[in-house]
Amino acid sequence: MPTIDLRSDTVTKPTPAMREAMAQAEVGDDVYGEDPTVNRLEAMAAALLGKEAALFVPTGVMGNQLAIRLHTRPGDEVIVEHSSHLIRYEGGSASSLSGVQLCCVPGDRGRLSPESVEAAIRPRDLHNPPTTLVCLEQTHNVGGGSIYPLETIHRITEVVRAHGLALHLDGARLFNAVVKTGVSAADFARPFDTVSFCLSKGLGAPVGSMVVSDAARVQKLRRLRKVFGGGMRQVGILAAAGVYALEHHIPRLAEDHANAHYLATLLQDIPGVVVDVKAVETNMVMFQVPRSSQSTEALLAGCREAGVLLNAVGNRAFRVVTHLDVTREDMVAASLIFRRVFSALS
Ligand code: TLP
Repeated sequence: MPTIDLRSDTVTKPTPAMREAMAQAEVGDDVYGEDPTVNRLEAMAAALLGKEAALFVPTGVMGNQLAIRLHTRPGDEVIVEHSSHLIRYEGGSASSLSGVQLCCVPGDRGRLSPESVEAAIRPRDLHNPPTTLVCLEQTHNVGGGSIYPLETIHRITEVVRAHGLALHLDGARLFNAVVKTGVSAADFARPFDTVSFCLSKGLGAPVGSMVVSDAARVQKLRRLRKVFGGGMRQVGILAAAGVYALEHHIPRLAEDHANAHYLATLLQDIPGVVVDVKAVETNMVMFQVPRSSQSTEALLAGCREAGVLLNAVGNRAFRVVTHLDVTREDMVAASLIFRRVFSALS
């Protein structure tokens, strides 16, 4: 029986049609701005998000880190939610690459309130690090794929503007929020100075993220990308996968959301599993097995041996992520394995 891989939506393989588009891609040296497929992808991304320009970067981490470097100087402070990807999963890069300090503010399943952002802004005083940037995450990964409502974003933006700060969105899964809410990517992106989003998650490309902004900032980001070692050459082969993903894979994210919700309802019926079905907004399900006598590692190993891969996000706390390489039938098969492993070991 093939393994059902629910560790992340990063694990997808390019579809045959995407591979064909990659094989046929026209290429050129992108450091000279001469790769027609990259140029097309950047124009598409900018148009979709209603911004002037976009930059193709290898990873979501690089997109975020270029934005942080752009908006800050060493010694500045950046306000982030305390379980954000920037804090938990970027290897401390904001401090090592940009010399900034991160101010971690607790949120509600990853979402900050305007009041908490305002309270975290340092008064201008020679003792204090200058607060210069606020970063939000859409959808929120550790928040379980939770969506920032547009209204909350607007209220945070008012605070940010009143204090003359910059605003960046780690929109790794922005299109999951777009498909779920019906709010356009441009409406979500409008308040932000810079937005990064990933092609390599639910959109199914093997590699790549975009950073979008106004033309002047993208020019600076392009130089910084070279500084960070991200200037790529005949990279149209990869950009073609991104073009294909933007043209064909956005609406189908709704299937991933339906599968995640369905899996959560199946998990809910397993004795010993604690899951909040109402909290499943997009393509992630967070759940716990708190009473198990087995360690987190033993539970993961039990699932792996039975044919399901998933990730832990804490002590006996797990995340499963749906994506274009898993089906509704896989949800049923995974839930049967979860029932066997979690019930047997509890
Ligand atoms: N997230 C990955 C892991 O790094 C945890 C995952 O499996 O979910 N922002 C957010 C919100 C992300 O979830 C990720 C990747 C990134 C940025 C970084 O993207 P990459 O992996 O392309 O650098």
